[in-house]
Amino acid sequence: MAYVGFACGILFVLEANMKPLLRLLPLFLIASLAGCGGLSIPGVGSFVDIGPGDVFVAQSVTVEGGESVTWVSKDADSHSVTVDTVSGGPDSNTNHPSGMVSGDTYVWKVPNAPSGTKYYYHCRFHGTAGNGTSFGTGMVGLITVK
Ligand SMILES: [Cu+2]
Repeated sequence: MAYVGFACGILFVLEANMKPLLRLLPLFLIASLAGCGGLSIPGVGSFVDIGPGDVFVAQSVTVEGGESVTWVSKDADSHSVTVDTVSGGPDSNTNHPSGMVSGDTYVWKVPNAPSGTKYYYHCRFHGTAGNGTSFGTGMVGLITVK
């Protein structure tokens, strides 16, 4: 008896004779991928796609303080991850001063800030900064501390 499932691009197979620990793995993956937009695995952090197009996917991600967020560019155009107003927020310009292109990644460790702290950010090529409590315009995103 086998159970086959498909969740958010990951194919998994459950068999009755699997070792108990292996049987838990797909359930863990499903739980981790719940929502699919903001993939989050404890100790690994979250991932945000840049593109395709002028968009951050997922636009809003909630992350534990101390974990990391990794932006992965999937678009040929140059993009950036630029915090709007809060100091200590994400800023890809330090690693990619002329912008991130397809295949580039930027990792930002989320500070151990109070729960609910929001880091609004934008792409400096395709968006504008908000006032710190709301989105700017165009290509924008948000990281919230859980
Ligand atoms: Cu952009």
